Amino acid sequence: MIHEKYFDLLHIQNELLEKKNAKNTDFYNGIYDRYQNPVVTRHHVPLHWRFDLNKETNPYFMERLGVNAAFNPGAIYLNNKYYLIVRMEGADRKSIFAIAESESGIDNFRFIETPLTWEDIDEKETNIYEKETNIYDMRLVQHEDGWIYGIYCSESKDPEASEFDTSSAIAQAGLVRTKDLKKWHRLPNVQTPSPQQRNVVLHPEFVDGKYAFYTRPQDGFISTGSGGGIAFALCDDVLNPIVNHETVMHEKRYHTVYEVKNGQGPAPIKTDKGWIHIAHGVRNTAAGLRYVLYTIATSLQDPSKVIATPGGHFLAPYDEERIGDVSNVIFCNGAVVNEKNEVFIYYASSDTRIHVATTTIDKLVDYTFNTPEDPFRSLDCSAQRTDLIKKNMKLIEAN
Ligand code: M1P
Repeated sequence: MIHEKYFDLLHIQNELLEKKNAKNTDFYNGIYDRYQNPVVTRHHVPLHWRFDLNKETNPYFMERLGVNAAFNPGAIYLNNKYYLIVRMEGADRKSIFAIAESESGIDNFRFIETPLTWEDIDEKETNIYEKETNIYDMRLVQHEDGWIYGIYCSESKDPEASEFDTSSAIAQAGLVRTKDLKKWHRLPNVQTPSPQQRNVVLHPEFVDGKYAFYTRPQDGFISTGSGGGIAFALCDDVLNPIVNHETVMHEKRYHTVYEVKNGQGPAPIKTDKGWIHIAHGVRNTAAGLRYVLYTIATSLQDPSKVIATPGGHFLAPYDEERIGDVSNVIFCNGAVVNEKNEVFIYYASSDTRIHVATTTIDKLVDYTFNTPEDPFRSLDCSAQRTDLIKKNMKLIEAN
């Protein structure tokens, strides 16, 4: 028999799932629109994924498998629907992937099917600590070869860590592919020359007849050390994905929003003027790391060649987005374009919940190519702003 509390909670949850979202009119920058409500939170996760509904085995109607957060989704627009592959973090800290679907892309996301699973190819049977422990941050890419690929961070305990070090980890790029978002095929991890990898993304087209990856070489699990920067790498065979050379195409740089590290977000968006990349940049503060989004453009002829670098952040934590499990973080690994050239940027705030920002291809191109570059020095920034003020003053006076 189903516990009666289930029906009370279901009613409350349905109100949340059916709630319409609207643009946040308090916010304006002309570049994109923010929305009043997050699009997915842990409260969107179906009750029967969290509670044992049976009154006999769960008389107090306790949440048996709690969900801590729903964030960092991969995204895809398929058959007129918006799909998010959500990083659903359980109360046990482990992340799993789950699909949420919406007709509008801005509201009414509902989790469908059951959490994703695929063949466990980890052959290290002896020691549980050497096996893949955690999986997160999938980038979904519809490749021109006909498959939809998912690349995610596959994390395991560092086998070299001392007996007393119970937190050092190794991050690698896990790879799966599907045709229908239902049946997933696990491929080998992407092997690169770097000891650690996160934020690995597949380019949607062949480059010189090869698969192309954006990588983020790094020495440590958190710190990129001598690595860092968004790198570009080619690979002959996606079924045996070995990358021999990574060339950094967009470096971390002193006193910028990507001073400590950066990483490719979703797969780049193709436009007439170039590939637009949404990336995250990280700097350190007295309150810890601050993650923001920025954009760059690369050449259509050579996607490893950066051709536009607007200065500063594109999207940063705003109001309550600043607060969460890992505060002051905006992270994006999913964006889609629909047939009207509207762009839906799915971003998570503070490793806790998912929001959307909407814009258009035209606006994204205008922003990326016409935002002044970072002059890198305060006095030059002062001159840059004074130049804008003087031009505007002339216009104001003439009117
Ligand atoms: O906590 C902020 C983010 O930290 C990591 O990102 P990066 O690899 O760039 O440091 C990831 O763990 C990401 O999931 C997380 O949102």
